[in-house]
Amino acid sequence: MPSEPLACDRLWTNARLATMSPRIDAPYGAVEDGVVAARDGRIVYAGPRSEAPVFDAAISTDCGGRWITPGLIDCHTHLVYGGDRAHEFELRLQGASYEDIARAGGGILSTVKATRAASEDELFAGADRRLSALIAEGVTTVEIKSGYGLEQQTELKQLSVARRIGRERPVRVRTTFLGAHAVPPEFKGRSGAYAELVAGPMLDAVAEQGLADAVDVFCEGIAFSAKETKQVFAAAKAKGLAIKIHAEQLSNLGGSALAAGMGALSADHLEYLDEPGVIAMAKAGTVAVVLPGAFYFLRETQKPPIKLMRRHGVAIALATDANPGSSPLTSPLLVMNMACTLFRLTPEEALAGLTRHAATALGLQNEIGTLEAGKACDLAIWDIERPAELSYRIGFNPLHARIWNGQ
Ligand code: DI6
Ligand code: FE
Repeated sequence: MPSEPLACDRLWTNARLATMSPRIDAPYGAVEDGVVAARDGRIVYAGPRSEAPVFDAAISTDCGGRWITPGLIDCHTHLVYGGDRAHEFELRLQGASYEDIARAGGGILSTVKATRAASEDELFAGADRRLSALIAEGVTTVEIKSGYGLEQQTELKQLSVARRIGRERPVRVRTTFLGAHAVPPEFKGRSGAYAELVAGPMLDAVAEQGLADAVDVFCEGIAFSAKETKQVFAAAKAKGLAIKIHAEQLSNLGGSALAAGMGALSADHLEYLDEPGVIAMAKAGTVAVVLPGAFYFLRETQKPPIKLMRRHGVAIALATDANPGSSPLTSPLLVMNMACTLFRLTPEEALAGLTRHAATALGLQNEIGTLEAGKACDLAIWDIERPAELSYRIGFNPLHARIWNGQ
């Protein structure tokens, strides 16, 4: 006796799937003649048509052979900020370095000034424009950091704007408190005293208001020492918050190994990471988030140790690092291209970096990042012949449709 058709809300047929599932033993976890079914915003089936149950769908879409990938995940952004830094771009073209500008009170601190002065609505409007660019290229989840307030009120303001984006726009938002992004002018030369404030009253207020999912620190010569980083992380963990780190971007302070040892979800940037750091990350399951936009824009020449990461089995994620100073970039597709051309990732690694591994970098590996039953139905449908095209083209957007939470 044939079984009853299964009711679902939406069905996508005649599609090729890049499931990115490690359980499917083909490049991209690919399924040639695939079907995706969703109910209540969740995937109930993603796989070959030949093995699919019979579905009774409210809405059925013939994909015409297009490719479906998981919705893209931008796991490291600073999307909410005031002003811009186009003038510093001009200064750098006249010879000033990123660090010169930072030490002269520009850089991050100039964005801090503009962010403190901006209203919540102004911050929302600016971030919303940048978000729209991400969404247009298939992003369904975005992480947003604070870090341009460097005092309690503005840090809370940035995080509430980030939360508001998650309420008002069709995108999943994870927020990260980056109070330890730079030493504010009020604490010039007293980074330790400021780190104490971040680890104490500022973190208390952020946690109390439930405004952050994770806590991040910029561990660097121009920012915070390993000791200060450890102090902030210890306080974050005591509050049950996940930790992430900006590390080994301009020099090697051992931040990644420190963060991995404390159970960090990810360590990000990593151009100056050494083998002991890679091994510590592998041991802890800490994801390496590489940010080719910042590498490119700062004209860095030292590359992150991709071969060592592969050799030791560290998962590699990619992100835009969208920010006004080091990566004014809001194109995940360009990030994939840059990761391949600059860091020699394969197109398959690049797509995994913006899907499966980006999910793990946010602690959301059971929720998103692959096309698998039980996960949220976040899809990107592309007008392409093969998934490598997503990394191959420059400045061309083949997105056909984007589905968030089954909608
Ligand atoms: N590293 C970066 O690349 C960004 N933050 C960080 O810690 C740069 C932020 C900026 O320059 O505004
Ligand atoms: Fe960053």
